[in-house]
Amino acid sequence: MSDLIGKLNSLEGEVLAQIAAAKSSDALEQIRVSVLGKKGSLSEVLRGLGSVDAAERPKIGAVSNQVKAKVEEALSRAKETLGSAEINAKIAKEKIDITLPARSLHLGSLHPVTQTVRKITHILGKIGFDLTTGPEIETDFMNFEAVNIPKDHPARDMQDTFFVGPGVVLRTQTSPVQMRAMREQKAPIRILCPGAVYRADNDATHSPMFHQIEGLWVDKGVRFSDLKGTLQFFAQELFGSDVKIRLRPSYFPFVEPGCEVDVSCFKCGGRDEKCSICKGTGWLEILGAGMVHPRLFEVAGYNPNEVSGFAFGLGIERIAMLLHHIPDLRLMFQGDVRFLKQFL
Ligand code: FA5
Repeated sequence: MSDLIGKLNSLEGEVLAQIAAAKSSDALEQIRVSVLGKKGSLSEVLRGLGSVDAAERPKIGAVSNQVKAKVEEALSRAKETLGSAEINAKIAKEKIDITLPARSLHLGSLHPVTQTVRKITHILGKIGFDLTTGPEIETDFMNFEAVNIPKDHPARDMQDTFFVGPGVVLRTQTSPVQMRAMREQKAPIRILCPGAVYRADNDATHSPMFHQIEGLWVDKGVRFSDLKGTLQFFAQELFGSDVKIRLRPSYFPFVEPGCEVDVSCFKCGGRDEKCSICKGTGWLEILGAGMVHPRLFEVAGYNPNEVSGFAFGLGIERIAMLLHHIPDLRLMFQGDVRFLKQFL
């Protein structure tokens, strides 16, 4: 009996000394397992209990419980002390330097195409143009035939088309919205339709997806001079009050007569032969326009003898490129923040 009790007492002394010397929670855990674990030294000592008199066993059991309780208590005290020392050391090591300046947040901004659409619709809104929209997936009929481009008409070659199904195309222009508007409402009509259009084109000034704005004004007695006055107002509001416009005869199947419209170079006024914008010509083409072809009025159910009107269509990226001196249209669709953040 005294042998086992002696062993228990010396185990207690040894373990308490180990606990006092332990330097980390991990070391304490190792001690706990090596003493109190299933195969630990306390169980090892108690294995000798079988050869002890039955009368002696409760006494040894009581001493063993005392040793266990003392070891547990010493472990938990040491754990508390070491644990908080470890936490303090960690906090000191990982201290956050709150005096460091914060990383600046990047504010998003409207895309140059959106900004340009807003600018244009704001300007034309001042003289009564209302916004409207039309589908980007359009019937061949609305995109071409209804606006006077029959099948096999050579004008179809001017716009390389993406066909998405029999008789269905990605619209190549916003002009079908003219027809949709006239079919939906009676004159007077004064609408603007911005939106994406698609053509199989790809180079520095042409993209497979780009944006146009269509304008349409139909009423009794609308004349070519109204078109010219509207475009003059528009160009001066957009590029500056000094700019002039120039109308050159041109062909678009849905207008007659038709024209292309140039603005005088707002950068050099035609005085710089090396001007990066007008290349020394003094003029910049900005849109196509003309008087609505009588055939469109017939298709829409209007009487061409009663109403007249004008329409115009412009490429938004082209206007954005001119306004911001952007050299390559494709930059607008690459999502590069270094480019985009210049348009805050
Ligand atoms: C038309 O699309 C006519 N619907 C415009 C119109 C409307 C004329 C009403 C008369 C009356 P055009 O194919 O020229 O016209 O295109 C108009 C503008 O779109 C061009 O001046 C150009 O700025 C732009 N554009 C054409 N193709 C591309 C392209 N692939 N990428 C970017 N912009 C383009």
